[in-house]
Amino acid sequence: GYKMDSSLNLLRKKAEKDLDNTTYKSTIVVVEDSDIDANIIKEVLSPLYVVKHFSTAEAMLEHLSELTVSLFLFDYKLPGLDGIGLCQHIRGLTDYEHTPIVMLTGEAYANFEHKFWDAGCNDFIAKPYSATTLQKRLAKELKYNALLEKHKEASMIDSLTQVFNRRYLEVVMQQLSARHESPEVSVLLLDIDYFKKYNDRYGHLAGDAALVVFTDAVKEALGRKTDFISRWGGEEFAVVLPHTNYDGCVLVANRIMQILCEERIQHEDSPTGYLTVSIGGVMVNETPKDWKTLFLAADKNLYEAKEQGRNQHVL
Ligand code: GH3
Ligand code: MG
Ligand code: MG
Ligand code: MG
Ligand code: MG
Repeated sequence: GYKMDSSLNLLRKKAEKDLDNTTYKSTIVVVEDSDIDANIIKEVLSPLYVVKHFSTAEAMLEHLSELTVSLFLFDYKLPGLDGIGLCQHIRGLTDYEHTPIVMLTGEAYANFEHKFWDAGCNDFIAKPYSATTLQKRLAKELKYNALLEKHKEASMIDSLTQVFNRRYLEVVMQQLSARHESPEVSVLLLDIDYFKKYNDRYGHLAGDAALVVFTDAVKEALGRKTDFISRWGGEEFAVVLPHTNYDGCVLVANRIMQILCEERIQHEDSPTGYLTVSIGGVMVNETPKDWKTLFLAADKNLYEAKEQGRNQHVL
């Protein structure tokens, strides 16, 4: 019979994640050398956020790898590296490119403020400030950043199957061909067999659900962290296997067909009675500069697999 387990599972996981987000408290990392000022900040922010306080930039940087930071709040005058230097340093770290940084200072000269902005901070608060303004400014930064993160994720993910979309695939392929760090790479193009007939018989919604079950099966077949699947378009998917030689490529293609076969997704208008896939693949010793040639070659093999009767791979 028809299996809905994995698509339901997927929806449940997503719901759990959404629930997590509502109860999740953001972490504010404060670097402030004055204990009096630090205590005021803690009093104002602790009811709303998890506050981690450090007295020097150096102490904070030493612990940065252990922290999950939602926002940085830096005093300007600090012993050692000052707030501006710290801000510049954080902006240079890829993990914190977009993390909001708010600067605090008691020395806001009109012709000096530009240095704070130029260092890459998101906002700037001069002392003395009110508790409300501190809370609201941070809340605003956190809100915009959460929105940015959400859109960033949405721009990479296919909304139906929750696998990477083609835009993301293009970014990764460009990186792979620019870095030359992957000595071997395999790509597979997957095209579901007789999928138009599937829609015609079972309806478009069932077709959508089948695509979710299908992508879950493919994900199960991928063994390595660096392997990934993306939606190429419609009922076609691209699988990229970095650091994978020909034998590995054959292994994964077989496993995809095997797991899909075990799913037993009923398709009465297919010769086998079940949903099957055709796969065209190529392996190269180095990702070419023009990575699209890889997919052209894979597409040729896919065409062969279809011509030879479907439900098979040509690699
Ligand atoms: P072949 O074995 O030659 O690949 O036959 P096919 O019917 O799978 O290929 P064809 O390219 O003729 O049709 C692809 C079908 O996939 C047509 C389209 O309606 C369906 N499809 C593409 N994207 C989606 C989707 O997001 N949801 C659903 N339900 N169907 C989709
Ligand atoms: Mg200070
Ligand atoms: Mg197709
Ligand atoms: Mg087709
Ligand atoms: Mg097809």
